[in-house]
Amino acid sequence: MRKRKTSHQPNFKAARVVVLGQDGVGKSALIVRFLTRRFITEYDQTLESTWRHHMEVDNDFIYVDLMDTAGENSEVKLNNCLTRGDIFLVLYSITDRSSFHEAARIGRHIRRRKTNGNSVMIILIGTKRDLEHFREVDETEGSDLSQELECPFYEISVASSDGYKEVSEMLSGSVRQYLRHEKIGSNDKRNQPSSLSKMKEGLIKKTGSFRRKSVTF
Ligand SMILES: Nc1nc2c(ncn2[C@@H]2O[C@H](COP(=O)(O)OP(=O)(O)O)[C@@H](O)[C@H]2O)c(=O)[nH]1
Ligand SMILES: [Mg+2]
Repeated sequence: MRKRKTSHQPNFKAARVVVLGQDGVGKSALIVRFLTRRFITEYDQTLESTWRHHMEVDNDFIYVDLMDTAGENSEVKLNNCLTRGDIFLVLYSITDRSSFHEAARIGRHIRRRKTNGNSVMIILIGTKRDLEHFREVDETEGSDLSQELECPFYEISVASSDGYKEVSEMLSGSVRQYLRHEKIGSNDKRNQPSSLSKMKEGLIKKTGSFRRKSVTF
């Protein structure tokens, strides 16, 4: 039997990013900023969805599946997310101390459940840095927590004029770092087109031109 030529096939890889954190910290805002470059102020709070995005990292063509979450972060839900992610963005708002406690709980849960044998990457993100007047969580507290969780830490503002740059650099840097430590085979079933990349009605309404812009992912 003749062998199928594979030499001209692109080197497909995938990274699954799960975005977690208390409601209102800016998970959907961050994802929409990354996908559309736009900052949109209102979303359906209950929206949970996965979005597929393509990017090139170190000459590799990467599928990035971004999973937005919403609602209570019960242990059952977190364990379910753990089976679906490689990179976990754990968000809190610098203006809301309770969201920081929630991020700590989520981060510790991920660390406990995912061991070295099962590689996982956590990124701790303090959001809404533009709202300095309302700050409730010091930068050093975020930094201390990131040391405990042994993960990178960023404070960002999705709303600021540099929001897109901040979010995309943080995400592409994280994906690059993850891929350097992981060999994800092109036969991995995760590389199959996602049935979840379909947009939900609420987000289409809020983003207007989002559907047209979304043709690449
Ligand atoms: N000022 C400011 N507001 C933000 C930022 N990120 C998100 N928000 C706002 O915070 C609110 C909650 O954001 P959302 O993405 O719905 O939070 P989610 O529940 O975590 O998905 C919305 O009104 C956003 O516009 C930010 O970086 N700065
Ligand atoms: Mg949301």
